[in-house]
Amino acid sequence: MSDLFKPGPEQKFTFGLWTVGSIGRDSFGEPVRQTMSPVDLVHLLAGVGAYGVNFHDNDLVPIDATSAQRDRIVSNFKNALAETGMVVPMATTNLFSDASFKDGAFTSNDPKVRAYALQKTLNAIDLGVELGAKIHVFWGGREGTETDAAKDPLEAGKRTREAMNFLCEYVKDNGYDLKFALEAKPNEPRGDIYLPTTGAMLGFIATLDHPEMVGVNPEVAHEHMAGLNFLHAVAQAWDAGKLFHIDLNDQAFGRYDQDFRFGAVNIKSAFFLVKFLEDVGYQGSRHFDAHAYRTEDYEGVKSFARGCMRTYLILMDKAARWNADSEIQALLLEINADDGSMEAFKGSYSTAKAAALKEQDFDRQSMGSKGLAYERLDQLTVDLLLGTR
Ligand code: GCO
Ligand code: MN
Ligand code: MN
Repeated sequence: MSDLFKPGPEQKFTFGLWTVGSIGRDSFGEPVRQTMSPVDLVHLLAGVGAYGVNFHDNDLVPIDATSAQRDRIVSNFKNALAETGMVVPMATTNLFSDASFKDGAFTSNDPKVRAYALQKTLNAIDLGVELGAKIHVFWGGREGTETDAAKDPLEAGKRTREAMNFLCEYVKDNGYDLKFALEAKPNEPRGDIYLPTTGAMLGFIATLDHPEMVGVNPEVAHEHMAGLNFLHAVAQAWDAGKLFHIDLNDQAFGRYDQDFRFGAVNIKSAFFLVKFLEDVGYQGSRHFDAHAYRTEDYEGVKSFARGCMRTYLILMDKAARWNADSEIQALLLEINADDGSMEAFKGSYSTAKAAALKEQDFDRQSMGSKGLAYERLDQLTVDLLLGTR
């Protein structure tokens, strides 16, 4: 593989322990790969050139570990990080695997489950912070319903808000340098999950006591499952100053949560996403929340991880070419041409401006009949992506 597409620390490419560590169990089949220890996974990731590793509390420390076991595991993990130079930018809490969370964690109807979920998150926050994490992700996999007879959606929203407010105060109380990133998903494993899209999360964040501490962690696959345009969700989050983290992977529309290698399905949407992140100067982790096909052994897992980063880097190069392409740029100038004749109507409102606008004649015929050349522009993009340009 050519050096041009060699990952470096500046891209902040990260993977979850649960991603390269996936043993390929699914609802229909048993594991196809041996479990690898967190320490070995750190070495695997360092070997393929990743920058960092993220984890759920129980990816690292089993849920029933004693505190002595916890301390030993954490110390071994720290040694592996030190040996490899890998960092932990993000941590998260597993609030979905244990049977106690079968009806949700923060939204469970059982106050004991809600309290346990809070306790588990406090410990996961401590663990993440101890290992250097600056972001804590919340993915409410079980926060939903199969039947709306079971849970009141207003109550569920209030419970989630109360939990997030409590956790923000905990972070402040402890003086942690930590922000939260909320990750939406429309369904799976629940029939329906609350706050199903990034847009819904953004609306919810504005209702919190400390909205400045909370942003989003949009995931390609999750917006695609909802049939939405991922780039548009990311752009809205960026515009709101809320793009704290991102989960990169791929997914065919209308399918189950596939979590495929980045760029494995929708090259064109992946391209516009990479171009956006690079154009705006996104500085957060580029986290791959995906896993290797179930057909793979650990060599295949390495190919998967290298492939995620390589595709990102290739698309970065394509984005730079797109921005430097004189024909594409000339078309863009044409598309966005402005003869200055509408200057008087731009900007903020005034009574005089509104009155003048009402008097203005518009040539609807010429506006409506002008061809926009988007076909040519799109084909130039396709040519560039396919390497014929
Ligand atoms: C999924 C989710 C998770 C979360 C992870 C971190 O669909 O399984 O994307 O992988 O990202 O739990 O919070
Ligand atoms: Mn996912
Ligand atoms: Mn995710």
